[in-house]
Amino acid sequence: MLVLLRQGRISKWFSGIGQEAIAVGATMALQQDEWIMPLHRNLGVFTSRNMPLNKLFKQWQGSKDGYSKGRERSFHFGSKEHHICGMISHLGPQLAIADGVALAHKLSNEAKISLAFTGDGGTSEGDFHEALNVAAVWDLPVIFIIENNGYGLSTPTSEQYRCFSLAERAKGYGMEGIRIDGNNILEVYDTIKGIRKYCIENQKPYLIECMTFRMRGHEEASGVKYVPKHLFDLWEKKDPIKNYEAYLLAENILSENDVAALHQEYKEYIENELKVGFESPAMVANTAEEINDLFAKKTTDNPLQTSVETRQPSRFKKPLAAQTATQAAITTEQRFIDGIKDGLKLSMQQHENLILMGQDIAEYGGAFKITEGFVEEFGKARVRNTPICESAIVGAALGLSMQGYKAMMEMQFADFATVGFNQIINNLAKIHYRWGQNADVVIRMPTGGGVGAGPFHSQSNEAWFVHTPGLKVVYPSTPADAKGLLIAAINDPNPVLYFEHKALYRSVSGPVTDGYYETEIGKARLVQTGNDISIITYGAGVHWAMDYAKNHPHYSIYIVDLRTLLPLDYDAIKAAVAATGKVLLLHEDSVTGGLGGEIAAWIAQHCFHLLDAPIMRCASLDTPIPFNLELEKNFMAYSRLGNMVEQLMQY
Ligand SMILES: Cc1ncc(C[n+]2csc(CCOP(=O)(O)OP(=O)(O)O)c2C)c(N)n1
Repeated sequence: MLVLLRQGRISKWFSGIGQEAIAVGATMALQQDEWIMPLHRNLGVFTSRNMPLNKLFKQWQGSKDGYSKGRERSFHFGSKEHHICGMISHLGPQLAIADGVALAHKLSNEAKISLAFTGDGGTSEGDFHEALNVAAVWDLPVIFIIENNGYGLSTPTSEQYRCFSLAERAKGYGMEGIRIDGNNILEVYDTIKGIRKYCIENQKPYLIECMTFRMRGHEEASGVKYVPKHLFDLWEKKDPIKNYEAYLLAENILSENDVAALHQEYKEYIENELKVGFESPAMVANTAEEINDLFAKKTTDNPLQTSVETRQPSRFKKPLAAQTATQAAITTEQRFIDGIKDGLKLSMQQHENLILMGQDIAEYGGAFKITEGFVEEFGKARVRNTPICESAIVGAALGLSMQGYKAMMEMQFADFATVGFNQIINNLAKIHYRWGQNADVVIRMPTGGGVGAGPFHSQSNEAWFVHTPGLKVVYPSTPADAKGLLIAAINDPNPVLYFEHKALYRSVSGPVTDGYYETEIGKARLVQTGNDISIITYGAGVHWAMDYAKNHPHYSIYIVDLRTLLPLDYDAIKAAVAATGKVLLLHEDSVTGGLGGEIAAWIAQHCFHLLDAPIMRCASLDTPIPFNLELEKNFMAYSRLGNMVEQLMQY
């Protein structure tokens, strides 16, 4: 690897030289189908799972026939076949994914564990705390391994933490912990094998701190000037490979000749694999393929997912279309909140592998009472109260999906997505594109203002997510769509953010079709036709536009409810422009960087010939959303709606 790096034949590599015993020992102690969440120094995980070296070399060159079609660098890739979960650069988020996998094992009564790695530096991240806390509170069979190699890049452990040993932290989480010699492969292997058994039998997590040393720079270019030389001398004597070789010789398990033969055998093997590894054709970018691989297809070929679904009793396997046909005729008047509740409940009945997670969602029924009564019907295993650990719960949702489960997480308020942001943006959104693992996760986002709840319980943050390829974003405005879009989101094998406006929960009612049906993701709804101007909007904006139109019958207003914000329904947008030639984009989100700007740009580029007036935006002020009701009213887009319509009418 060092030679290849110097030749510029691999772009980046983080050496595990000196630490090999940990990755290899840990992998050997597990069963082949137990998920491992490795990090950047864990080449030994990949080789111990017998991944073909030539394909690994292709991966490191960014070749199309590597493990990520050239989309990922160094060790940031996974393989479903090998039960290896590809890391993201951010280190800590891997830990909570292991929680989710362990939860899946627990729910399925499988005698299996998951295992996640972290460095000593990574233990300072909030994700470390959240993952360990959730694993402890939920009694999950998961092993957390710290490779304590003395440094996080150039930062020594004395500047990283104050406790004597990181293993001591286990006590604070209410789990067992142990510190071992990470340079002795037999100690690593035996310890982990024993702990694996403990985790399965006792259904508990375990923290293992492996003491080791990084014999090279963080990566080659950064050097090792900051490391005192005597440490290299000391740890050179503890080299795990040399010492194991010496041990095998001393025990007469291998002879000098055997060692020489093994070296030769591996040298030839590596060189042959290298040759194949360099035979990849030059990369030719194919835009269609790039876009196509962003999302998993609905009829997923994920064998794990299929195997879990086949466990469902036949009463849950009733085909969707048949249900819709037989029940389409019956409609009931429901509030917005009832539509959500109904959609969720029917989805729980439809998918036995759907797990709900969120703060206070069990007996208490959730902050807005959407899951009231769910524990009684579906049990606490599937309706799970969570600690206040948003990041870990999003990560756990991903882990569940790796084992073929579906997960719905309720953010108590959309505002709190900020503390789960990294997992959503970097893990959920990118994982399918990066290495083909889908994230079958829905995050419900109670959003919006108008209720005097101040800057941290009222934000409109949908634009943050609309900007992230790999996510789908839906935002219903009617009870019927609230139900149908939630069902569709849960059926979709990809990550969907489901925005539900709190002010609509109990203020909006409408007819809702009984039974199980989907509202198609990506399709806007024509609310009403009109000839004077077109308002393109979503969420609460739909009701503002409808109210305005009702109160101003002398204006003929065409209204479109986008319903899905990512992907946008451009046909519906174009039809709205064509209908009147005058477009007002209306949303509760602040104006700068809001969705209106994106749609305006698209219209300008694609529908210029249809326009009779400048595209107008009516949105909220570019300030945080204030608490005082008068201030909030002034902040909100609707306070300027009349004015904007008048201006547009005058063109
Ligand atoms: C959230 C985040 N912050 C900073 C970095 C940059 N970074 C990459 S590896 C690293 C050091 C990690 O140290 P440690 O966890 O001890 O693992 P080691 O590299 O020693 O194996 C840093 C700071 C990062 N990748 N992610």
